[in-house]
Amino acid sequence: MKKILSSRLSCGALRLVLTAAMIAVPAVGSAAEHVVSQKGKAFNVKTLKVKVGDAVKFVNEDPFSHNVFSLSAAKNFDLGTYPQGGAKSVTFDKPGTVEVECAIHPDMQMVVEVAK
Ligand SMILES: [Cu+2]
Repeated sequence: MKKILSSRLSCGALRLVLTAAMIAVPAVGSAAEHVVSQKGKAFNVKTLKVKVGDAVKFVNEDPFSHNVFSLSAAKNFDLGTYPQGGAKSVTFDKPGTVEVECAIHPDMQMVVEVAK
C-alpha cells in the first residue's frame, strides 16, 4: 500500500515537472526559424542575421545535391549530401560569425551572423 502511494506521488511530481517544462518552452520560444534556399548553385542570401537559439533551415531547390557545412568555431556542422526538395535545420547556439559553404560547390558561400 505504501509502495503504491509513493509511486503515485512521484508520478504526480514528474507530471508537475513536465508541465512546468512545457510552460517554460514558449517563453524561450522567441527563437525563430529562418529559411535559406540553395538555387542555381547559390545561397539565396549572402548574409543572414540571427539570434542565439534561432534555427536556419537549408532547403535544396536545385535539381542536384548540395552539402552545406561550416568549420566556424561558433557553429561547426555538416548537413551531408541531400537532393532537390531536401531540407535540414541547424540551430545556432553560440554568438559569432559562421561561414557556411557547400562541399560540392566551393563557390557557394554565405555568412550567418549570430547575435546574443
Ligand atoms: Cu552545392
